[in-house]
Amino acid sequence: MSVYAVGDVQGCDRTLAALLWQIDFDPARDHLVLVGDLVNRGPASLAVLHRVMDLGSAATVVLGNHDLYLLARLAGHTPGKERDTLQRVVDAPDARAVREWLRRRPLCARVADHLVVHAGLLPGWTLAEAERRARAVEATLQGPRWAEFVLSLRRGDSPEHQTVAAMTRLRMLHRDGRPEWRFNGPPEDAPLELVPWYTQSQVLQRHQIRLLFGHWAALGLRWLPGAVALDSGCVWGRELTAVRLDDGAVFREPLRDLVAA
Ligand SMILES: [Mn+2]
Repeated sequence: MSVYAVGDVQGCDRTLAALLWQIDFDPARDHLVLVGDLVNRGPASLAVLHRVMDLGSAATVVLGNHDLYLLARLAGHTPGKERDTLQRVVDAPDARAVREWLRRRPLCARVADHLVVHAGLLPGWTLAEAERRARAVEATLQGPRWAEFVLSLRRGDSPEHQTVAAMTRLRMLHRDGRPEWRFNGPPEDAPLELVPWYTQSQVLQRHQIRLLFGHWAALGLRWLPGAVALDSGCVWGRELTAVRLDDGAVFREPLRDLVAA
């Protein structure tokens, strides 16, 4: 049995299929960890969702910002956004089943001595605090007020909104610990007053658990002290990466999907 962690798929189903073939993934034997953002930007979000849903308990998936945006679309949000590749999911005959599956995914999850989260953790959060906050958000997403909550994500400022923002969108912090939401380049290019979240997290500093995260294509595949960054920019024309957690072996699949420029 092997556990593989894979970065942001973003609707690139042909690339995901090729990567799973490359690692000879067997759902009866292996486990797949996906760090979120299964959908959007790439051409085949629905196919990715079906592929991962079919894996059942052989896959652990945490929610990313694009997955939550899809949930908002499925809750009735109709934006005027151009280049939105999610319409086929919204129009799918099984859109309801996809929606019910998606809103039951966790915001963070423990797999094989790792904590999986799409984006990051705020500096003051202990491991227990991060998990307590994630469980509160998950209860809301799985409860009767889920639609109202996902439709309020970009404007709300409750502790639950702050948890979602950090766990699905965080990259950089100001030196006083406030999140910075705009900078998305490589950390080496950041203004001096900004620092990557993973240098400030007490969860990483205490070496309690290793983190797996994605969301940051400009960071790429990187081994960090206490964490592995897995978004290797597949949908941006680069590659999709799997890391075998047992021994750290890396498997790369170049983009095989046709992504609109
Ligand atoms: Mn993301």
